[in-house]
Amino acid sequence: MLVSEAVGATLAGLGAGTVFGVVGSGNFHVTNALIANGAAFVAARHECGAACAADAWARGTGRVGILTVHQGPGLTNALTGITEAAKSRTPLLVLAADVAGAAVRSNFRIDVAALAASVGAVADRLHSPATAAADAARAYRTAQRERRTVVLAMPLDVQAAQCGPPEIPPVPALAPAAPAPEAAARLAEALNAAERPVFVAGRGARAARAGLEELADACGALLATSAVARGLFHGSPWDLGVSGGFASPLTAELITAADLVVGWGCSLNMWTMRHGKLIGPGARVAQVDDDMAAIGAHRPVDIGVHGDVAQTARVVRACLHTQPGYRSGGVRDRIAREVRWRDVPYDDQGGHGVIDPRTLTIALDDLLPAERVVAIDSGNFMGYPSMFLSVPDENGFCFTQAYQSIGLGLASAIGAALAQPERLPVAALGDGGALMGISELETVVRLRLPMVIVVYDDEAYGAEVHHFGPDGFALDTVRFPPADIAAIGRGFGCAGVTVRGPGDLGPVREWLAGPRDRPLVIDAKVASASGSWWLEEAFRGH
Ligand SMILES: Cc1ncc(C[n+]2csc(CCOP(=O)(O)OP(=O)(O)O)c2C)c(N)n1
Ligand SMILES: [Mg+2]
Repeated sequence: MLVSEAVGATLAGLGAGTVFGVVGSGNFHVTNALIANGAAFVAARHECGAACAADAWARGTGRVGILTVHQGPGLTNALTGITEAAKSRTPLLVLAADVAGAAVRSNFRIDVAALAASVGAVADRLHSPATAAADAARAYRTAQRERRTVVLAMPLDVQAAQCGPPEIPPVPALAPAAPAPEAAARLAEALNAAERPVFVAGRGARAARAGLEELADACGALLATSAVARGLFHGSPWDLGVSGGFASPLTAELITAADLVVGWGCSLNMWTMRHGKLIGPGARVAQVDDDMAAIGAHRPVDIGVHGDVAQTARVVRACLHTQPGYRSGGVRDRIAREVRWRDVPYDDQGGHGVIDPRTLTIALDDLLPAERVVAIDSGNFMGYPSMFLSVPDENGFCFTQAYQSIGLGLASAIGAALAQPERLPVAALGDGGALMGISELETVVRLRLPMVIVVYDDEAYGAEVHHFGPDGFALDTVRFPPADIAAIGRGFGCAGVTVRGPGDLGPVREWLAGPRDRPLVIDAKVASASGSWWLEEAFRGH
């Protein structure tokens, strides 16, 4: 058989389920071989969109995402999405066609391995016809077992060669790593001694809700998450929501008053800890992670535990006394009344043809079904949907901000929608990010995804306006004339509505009533007199 067929068959056999990409001559045969062996293929319109969709699909399913691209420009187009995935430790396998080793004068020649390494991905290669299937299997398993983004270069001459049928020996399933007993005992001791413990669960805790809640119940801990794990403790009366820039005033108050903060699969970085401000004076900090390098990487920690989050929670639970800790009737009542952003009073800045983004988002929170999956682009606007739209669980939120790129949100929403087909997909975008990633609107229409695309349209790169405006700089480079984004949406085949005030939301209600046979674009002309309050924090991180 051809190597391209052997590679496709091998990857499908290992579990490649849904493949995202843009097909050119160099990845045509491999992609078809994947399809012939049972994989579903989703064509995007831009490789960056394909990469983001594959990334979001992997985050939402917990499986290895597969991206397939043409040699040269196919890969460079995908690079921003690949970087986001690599920095997020998304298990993603990029099938990157490459020129033959001898094609030194090819227009398509680039240094694939150097490119992959430069953005934090793992470089691998089909080395020869005889080893190609094993090379592909190794790349897939690296992505899966090490949660890495792997770029597999597939030289055209190797792909076109003949090889024998692939024989890939299975590898045994591995149990997640348990912590060393002494390390677990130190954490248990600290939890037993703590009067006000708070857990902050990150990306590495997204599959560990049950174990963490049981442990928190025993020691009386309050529960928070990083932004990427938002929704993990949804429904718990002790859920503080997101720690960090998006924390509500009560959330920030209760975390700052903790005497022990435990990061679970969470880097406790400057965003999650507001540059350390959320750690009160005298509070101890513990960190649990299965990646040794993550422990203490962002801030000093008193106790480090190297181990899987769920395993560690289980081992530590066995050494805990039961005590009320931070949990009292008073704290519970305050959480119920005050922890949600939508319950925090604000002055509505709408009127004169624009809607306050908070008012818009609260209205959408009421209108949209609770079973939703929300994907967020980057920009000044991004806190509104992140803070005011509730999500049913950690798979209901797709936050692709590891590279802080704008323009990824719409494509992320496609992957998130395909990962959770029973939920209403919501893409929350700024006008800048929406227009940057607009090519994937055709994909949303073509796939008939019942998606709500809400554009917080301030006719500007608002983040830059609010960053530089207060200092009196000219802002002509970051402001734009009005764009009719609802009409652009209709041009792609979506329903489109322009919202300038709460009274304009009737068509949203009508669309939700059904049949939802085409996506809905909401062009919300938002008030933008002042920047968002989390933005100041963000610019400290530049
Ligand atoms: C690919 C990329 N280009 C440029 C930037 C710098 N940048 C950060 S936010 C932003 C403005 C985004 O505008 P918009 O999507 O309308 O959101 P807004 O800030 O207006 O709410 C820009 C240009 C970036 N983060 N990523
Ligand atoms: Mg904008």
